[in-house]
Amino acid sequence: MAEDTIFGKIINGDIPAEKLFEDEHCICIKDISPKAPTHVLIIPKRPIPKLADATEADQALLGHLMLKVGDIARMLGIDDAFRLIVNNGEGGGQTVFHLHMHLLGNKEFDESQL
Ligand code: DGP
Repeated sequence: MAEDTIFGKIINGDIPAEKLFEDEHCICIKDISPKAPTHVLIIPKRPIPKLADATEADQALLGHLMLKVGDIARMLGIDDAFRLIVNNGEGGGQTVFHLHMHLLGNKEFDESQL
């Protein structure tokens, strides 16, 4: 599943990352530039550039990723208090064009930050 983004290189093992979880379909790594005391990225191995590019063929994969969020949040002890963010496109703040979810925790969240 080679492709050119930094996450593709991490998935392929070409560059290192602090990996917390991996299965057949996804990896979870620590964000290199954390915005909260706990900030990890959940990244599908299939290189979908952004969420809006996902198709029906990705339905099971997207469901898998959402279920992994709960598992990983439990593993990190933040399953009662986390925020999940997907930036989509440059206008949405996306900088790496390989779909990923930001899982943030151990920080105060309120609706004014949305
Ligand atoms: P986004 O703006 O949604 O595309 O988020 C990209 C995130 O990826 C950003 O929070 C920083 C993180 N990131 C970028 N390069 C690397 C890297 O080489 N390693 C790790 N672990 N995270 C990275």
